[in-house]
Amino acid sequence: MFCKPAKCKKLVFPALLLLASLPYLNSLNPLSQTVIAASNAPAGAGVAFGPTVPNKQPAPGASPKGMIWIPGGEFSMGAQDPPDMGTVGMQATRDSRPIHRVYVDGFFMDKTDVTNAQFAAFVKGTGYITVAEKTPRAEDYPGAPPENLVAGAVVFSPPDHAVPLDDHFQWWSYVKGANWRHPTGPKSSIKGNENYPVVQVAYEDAEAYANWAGKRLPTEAEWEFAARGGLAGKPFVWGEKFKPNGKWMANTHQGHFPDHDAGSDGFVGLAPVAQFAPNGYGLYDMAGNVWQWVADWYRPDYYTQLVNAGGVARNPKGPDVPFDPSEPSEKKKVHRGGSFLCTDQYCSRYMVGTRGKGEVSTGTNHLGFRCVTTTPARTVAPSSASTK
Ligand SMILES: [Ca+2]
Ligand SMILES: [Cu+2]
Repeated sequence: MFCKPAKCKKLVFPALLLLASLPYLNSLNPLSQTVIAASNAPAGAGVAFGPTVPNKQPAPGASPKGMIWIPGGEFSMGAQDPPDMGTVGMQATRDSRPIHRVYVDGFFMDKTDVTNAQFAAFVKGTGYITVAEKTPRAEDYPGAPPENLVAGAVVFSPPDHAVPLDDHFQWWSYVKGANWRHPTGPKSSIKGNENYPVVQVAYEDAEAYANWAGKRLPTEAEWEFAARGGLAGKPFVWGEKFKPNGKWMANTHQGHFPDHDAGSDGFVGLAPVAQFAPNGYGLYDMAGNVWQWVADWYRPDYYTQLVNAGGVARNPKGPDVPFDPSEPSEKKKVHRGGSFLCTDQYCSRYMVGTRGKGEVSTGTNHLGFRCVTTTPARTVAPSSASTK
């Protein structure tokens, strides 16, 4: 039943087509590793992190509700492999090198991921229908059996036993009827979970929400500047150690992956937003819980391009076109932050400089987003303020 997704997409859409776009897949494809390594020759060549130099200008006005001012400035972007990492997880981060200098202007950022309550307000106000709620059109997927053309989304469906980690179909399934209101399938609900991050959103869904809110999605560079919280070259958004003083700092995966989520950090699966300490800029969950869409197209060699261009990359917005050597026909955007499924047994991309990626129409139940803006909160007009 399972086959290499790149070869069998047409036959088995939508399940495997969508699965083929999951962020974890390509790190396990030996061919893509070779290509990425070749295109990123200086990877791991010991390029050092430089200091973070935040801008000194104050915020242009009051922070919009739920947002916080990120000063911007110059910093070193990317991630090195920690020396003690095994062969599975951190090999996926060649695309996060070379470490390079970047400057970003200041901006306001949502303190938390967009929640179900916030997304519900958007849907209520606009009648918006997400990608996962629409039936895929046959003309977009020639050759797909009609019975596979059903609205749904990709859901983490763990096996009840240990499985080899080279086949992610063992734990991801395309589930009919899964969408943001029913994150793990038709029987699931977000009732009572208003304060959880919204999931099962495609890139265009996140973008539509941002437009409605008068905001936008962050660039990858803005996201990483913000996530580092003023620190420089630390492996985690909170600093040097994964569990400083034995304290859990993010919702990640403990227990044997993928079959047993022990929840030692307090949460089996998804957690409400802001359950762990914020980073140095007051941002919650910039590591773990859910991946976050950012605005940049994905290319594994983008950082190499920036380095080759020379100097400090100013407000980089990603490559002009997406390209993932392992799935050249897929259009992928960058994902950042890692999720409740990240573990050093498999994928330790809760580490701050590391990168994920995903096909733009593919939502999953561990992928959400947050927004940024440069527009301050509206100040109260003098006429209305003068009545009292
Ligand atoms: Ca957890
Ligand atoms: Cu991960």
